[in-house]
Amino acid sequence: MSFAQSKWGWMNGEIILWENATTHVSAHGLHYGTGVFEGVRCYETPNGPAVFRLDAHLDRLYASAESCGMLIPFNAGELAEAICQVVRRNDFRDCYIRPLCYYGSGVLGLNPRACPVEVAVLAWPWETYLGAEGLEQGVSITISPWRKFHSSMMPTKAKACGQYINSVLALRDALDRGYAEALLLDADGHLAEGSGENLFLVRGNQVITNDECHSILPGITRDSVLRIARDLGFEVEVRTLSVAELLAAEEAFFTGTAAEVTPISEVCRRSGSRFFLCRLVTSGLFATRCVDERLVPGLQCSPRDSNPITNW
Ligand code: PPE
Repeated sequence: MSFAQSKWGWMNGEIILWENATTHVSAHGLHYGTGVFEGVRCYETPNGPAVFRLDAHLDRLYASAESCGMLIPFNAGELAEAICQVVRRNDFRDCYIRPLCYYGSGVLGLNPRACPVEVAVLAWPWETYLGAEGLEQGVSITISPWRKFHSSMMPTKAKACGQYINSVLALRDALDRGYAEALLLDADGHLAEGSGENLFLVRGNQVITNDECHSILPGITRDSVLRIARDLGFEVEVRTLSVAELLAAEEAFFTGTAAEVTPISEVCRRSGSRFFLCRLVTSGLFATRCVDERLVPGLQCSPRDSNPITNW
């Protein structure tokens, strides 16, 4: 991953040069993690670059801000336009987009209310998060000694900056022990999620995942995969998941904007997963990119092709 191709960003209403997207070190968000963000992908489609499920990502951004008591000083239409502008100005086709809202410089001390809410949008090309090889061969994961925080401690449904220390700790521990990713358990010892992904298990015709009762961030990729699995005729179950079920699963995979759909090949060095559904769901997601999209104005290729897969 590199920012080398990112020439432009957007900050507080204006397109600016990447190097000018800066903040003062007294910013509240830097000291206390008081910010919210999104991770969004733009994909090249036959119709031109399209932002995948932009409305859903913006809805979650506003919901995250609300659960932290933060008022974003731009509306969703303005942020959607800002996102498209950043993609267009950088002339990106496939990229990852990072909208970020945080309390800037004003006062320090825990109460952020006197600090301005700063809003920025960055974008860069980002290969799949767990690596192209991980996408093909699957990744080796461990169960983290760090538990996912409970919703009585933090708003688990919010994608809030400071909350990610939990994920950073879990991921660093996993990498230090030679694994590609960590799976966190919830406070009760049930499966929660990866450091930056939701989890799915497959058993026979059943596709199983958990929900926000287990401290997960409800992912937008997760939501698409649930719909695709149903459309493919799988029986979908959303419920509590145990470590034993993970070890007994025929297939397990992670979903996320950055990680996309990444198969899990080993859990704590126990291997044996198959990748059948993972591949099906991935092709389903490729198909949805042409449908469930927001085309970036000014970058369209040709008129919209009729796509046979329209119900995802
Ligand atoms: N859980 C967590 C904790 C999480 O961070 C993500 C996304 C998900 C689930 C999946 O959500 P969704 O992207 O809507 O399907 N993680 C973002 C940040 C990754 C990063 O390393 O930064 C992402 O994938 O963009």
